[in-house]
Amino acid sequence: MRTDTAKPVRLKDYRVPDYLIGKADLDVKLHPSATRVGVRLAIRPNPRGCPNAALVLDGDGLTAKRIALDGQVLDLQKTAAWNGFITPDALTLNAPPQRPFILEVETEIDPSANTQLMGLYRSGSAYCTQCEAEGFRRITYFLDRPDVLSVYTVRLEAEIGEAPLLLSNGNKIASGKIGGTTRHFAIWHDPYPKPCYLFALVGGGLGSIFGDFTTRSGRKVKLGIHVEHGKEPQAAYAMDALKRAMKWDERVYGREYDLDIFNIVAVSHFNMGAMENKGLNIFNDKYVLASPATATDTDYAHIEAVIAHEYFHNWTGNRITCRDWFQLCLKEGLTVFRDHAFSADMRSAPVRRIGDVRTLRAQQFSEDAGPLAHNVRPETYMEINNFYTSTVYEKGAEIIRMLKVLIGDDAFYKGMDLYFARYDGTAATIEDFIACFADIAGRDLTQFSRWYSQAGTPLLEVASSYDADAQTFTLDLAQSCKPTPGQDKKEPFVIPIALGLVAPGAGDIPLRTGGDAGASGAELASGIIELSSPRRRITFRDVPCRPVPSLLRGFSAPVRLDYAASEADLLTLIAHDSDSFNRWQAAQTYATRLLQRSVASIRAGEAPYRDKDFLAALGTVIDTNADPAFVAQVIGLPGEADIAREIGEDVDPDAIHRAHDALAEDIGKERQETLLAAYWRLAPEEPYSPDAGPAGRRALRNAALAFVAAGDKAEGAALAMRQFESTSTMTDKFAALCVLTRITGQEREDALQAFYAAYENEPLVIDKWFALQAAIPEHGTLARVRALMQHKAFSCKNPNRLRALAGSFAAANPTQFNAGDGSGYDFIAGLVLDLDVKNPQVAARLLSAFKSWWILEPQRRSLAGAALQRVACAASLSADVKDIAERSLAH
Ligand code: 0A1
Ligand code: ZN
Repeated sequence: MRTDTAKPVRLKDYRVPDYLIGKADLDVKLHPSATRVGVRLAIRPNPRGCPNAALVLDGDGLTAKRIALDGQVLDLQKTAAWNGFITPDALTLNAPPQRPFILEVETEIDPSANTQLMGLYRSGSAYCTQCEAEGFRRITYFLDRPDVLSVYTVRLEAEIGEAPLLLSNGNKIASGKIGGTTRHFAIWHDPYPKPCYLFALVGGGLGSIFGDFTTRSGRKVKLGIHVEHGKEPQAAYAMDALKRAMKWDERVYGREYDLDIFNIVAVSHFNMGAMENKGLNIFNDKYVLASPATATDTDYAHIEAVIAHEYFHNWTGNRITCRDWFQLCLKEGLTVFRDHAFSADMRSAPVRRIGDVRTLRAQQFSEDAGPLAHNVRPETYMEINNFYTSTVYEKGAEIIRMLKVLIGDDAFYKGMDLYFARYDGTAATIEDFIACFADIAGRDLTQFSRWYSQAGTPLLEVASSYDADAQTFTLDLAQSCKPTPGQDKKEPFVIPIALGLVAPGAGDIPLRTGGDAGASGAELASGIIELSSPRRRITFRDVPCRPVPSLLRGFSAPVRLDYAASEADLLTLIAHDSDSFNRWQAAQTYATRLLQRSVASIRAGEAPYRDKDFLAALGTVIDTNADPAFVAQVIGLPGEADIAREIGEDVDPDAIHRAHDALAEDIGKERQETLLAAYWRLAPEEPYSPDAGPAGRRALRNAALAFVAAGDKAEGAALAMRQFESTSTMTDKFAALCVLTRITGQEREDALQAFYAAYENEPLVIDKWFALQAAIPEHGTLARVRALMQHKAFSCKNPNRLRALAGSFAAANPTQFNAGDGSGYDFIAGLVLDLDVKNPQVAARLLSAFKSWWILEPQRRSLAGAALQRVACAASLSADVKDIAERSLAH
């Protein structure tokens, strides 16, 4: 484990590599505890680098067994004789040849002892690798940086019985038995130069399904998905999603796949979601495996999105990679943007947009408002693993979306074509990327690029006034952004504001301006107003009646909006806005306002606030013929964490929880008839289909069930129990179990037992079982979680399981994680310390659950701070955990 001696890495210190590695030939003999890795590197001085520089190859915990330079074996005991140095973490040649040369290195590694799940490790009995960001150096010494691109040829050898399947990047060029032994080999060649973080190998006994895809230029591609034996049928949906993603990238971006084979391997032990290794994606199996009986509709949607995400990286990440890790958003933001667009095309675009914005606000806005806030393109880091954040990914995607809105679709796709043409086969920067769009659109994007270099969520304040005599409507727009760590003052952003003026009952009023407070013709035509200065006033003319402004349609910019719409205005928008996103937004704004008022009442010792108009509006929405998936979103209340973020200071999670419960109860009571009618109207259709239509019906039906139960426990429990017992579809079964777990009593325990017994052999379902219990908002939950850690199905070594139990407790149970006595904080802090020794990456992620600790009321804040201190002060922390603990405390 690399510990705390690390120094910060800074963008401004970037220098081109002094040496390049043109070819890397690997020879890997797999063994559970003593895998031999031989590499033969064709190295040459970089003409753009510093002549005569030392060559320092990165390592991480390596043991070299043999080194040879141009065929000459070097004595490992006498490093001075060849003017070099070897440690587990570096192999240095102080005076390497100043011409092309060959360096051969053999190392021995122990995949079974690799609990960090970085480098070569074992998941069950399979061998697999994870090299992003800096895992390749745990396999062999190398220039482990993304701007060193090499052509790889990989020979794998293993016992046939232990690893009948041998995979690596690229195309398979040879394979066979090794005569007179029980061993076999396979040789893989990847013709596309790539950085070592995209290297992968897999060995094991896996079950496979195969498919075919013919690219539009006629290349026949063999597709393989490899999963645990017996789970092959559960990979069918992933295969289907892969083919759709391949077709979509051809149709929308003109990008074809470029090898003869594309493999996906699903493993049960994985630190993140999935990895885009060239031609050999490795996945957390939760993003591959699905059947109607084991996966929910949400699981299916995630599989579709993650399969597409990793596939899309083939062009945005692999063919064009990042110059350095500061440019991570170059591949991640862009690829998330692409996978969002794909999912929107596959499903209902407005519903997807609402889902994406919910995620953005829940994760990225809270990160951006707290001590872990950072630029989408950071300028310094202690540990790169900690920068795989929602800021880099989700806000990174929002920036691309704004760019497209600002320059228009045509210029956007032309800019993308230019980017592919200019940078194919290279390692690029954000400046390179942005310049393509500036060139195509003929527009200076310098100010726009501040989205990459300034952290924090801008606040957009809007005020309006209507002059009935003059028939004018004036909007005053102002932007500001609070300081974030290391950035006290912010310069104005370029904020695209998609705008409409809604005339109650009569649709949108045409946008017309004139005079000083005008808008450009392009702005009026597109309905996109650009705010690039601190303030701007726009007066619209020919406005016959006071309109309701519909601001930030489609959530055109990742900002917080402060506009004092009246409740009547919000009701108008819920009913009449032509932009579905803003219909949903108006309902959210209304609910948020209500909940905030309720929290204040509860804290003042009064009853929760109630509002009949809102309940009536929700009832009307449920009764409409609108898409059920959309209706489910409109009636879905903002989460407790959303309310906490809106309140922003002196937060009392118990009061928020009570307010939330009270509103749900009110809706359930007041609208019981409508909800029950919807529940029965939307009865399930057979056979099950994961498509958006039927999934939306289930979403609304189950939302109705939850409200009914919130309003009337007995009625809800009876309905839920009937659904739980009669359905074999996981979406409906799990939704019913969620409802049952919120009602204390023996029925709940029996249902949980029955669920466990039915799915004992389905690990991904058992993860849900753990997660659900960890999220019960009751005093006894911490004890339950502690007891579940002793359960025979629990293991800290499996990141999915750990996230299911401890991760859900910390992230999805605000009242118990933030228990007033500090017990939740102590529990997570203790667990982080235990886990840090085994898997620092997962430990650090768990610790980031404290990211909003500073908004809590004083007592909880001091308890959370003390728990963070305890972590920060512990002896021999990993760089990962130390970094998160210290940044969290620095606020
Ligand atoms: N590039 C991957 C994310 C990823 C990053 C680090 C990992 O290390 C454990 C794994 C995956 C993606 O964006 O999908
Ligand atoms: Zn990615």
